[in-house]
Amino acid sequence: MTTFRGDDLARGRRFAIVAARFNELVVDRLVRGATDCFERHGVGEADVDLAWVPGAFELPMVAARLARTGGYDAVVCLGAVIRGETAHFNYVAGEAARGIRQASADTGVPVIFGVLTTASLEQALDRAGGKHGNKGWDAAMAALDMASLLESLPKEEST
Ligand code: INI
Repeated sequence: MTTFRGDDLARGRRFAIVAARFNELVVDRLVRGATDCFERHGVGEADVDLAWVPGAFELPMVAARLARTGGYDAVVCLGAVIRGETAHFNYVAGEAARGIRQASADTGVPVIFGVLTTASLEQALDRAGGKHGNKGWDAAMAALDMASLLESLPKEEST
């Protein structure tokens, strides 16, 4: 049996982070978590690019655009969608998730879903360096893992 499993060796890899400014207090902390994770795993500061978009709804478009450049091993999307009094939350969170999955499928580059979807600001802060860890760090770990896993898989047949 051949088992394929990614590791977190990162030297020489390049990553992009796309971060949503909406709920910036939270997202700033997610960005710090992600950049800390890359740095601690040996990714050079110059090998991480960061793009800010207005809100989580805009994450997929910019993530796909960056992925298509071929210059990144993975793209990490970070945002915080916090439930308000209307159904807006569902559309923003749903489209962000769907679009991020699509960006990955369309480009073949791992596009990581690091978007918090919470009922309150408190719940979001708990997951952005608070008592439930930092989902930005976790998203960067997923990026390292997927970059390494994809490198280890058998090559695709060219059509
Ligand atoms: N964007 C977020 O990232 N989080 C939210 O909680 C949010 N809410 O609740 O409205 C939000 N809305 C903005 C949206 O992402 C777009 O930027 C906007 O609709 C323009 O397209």
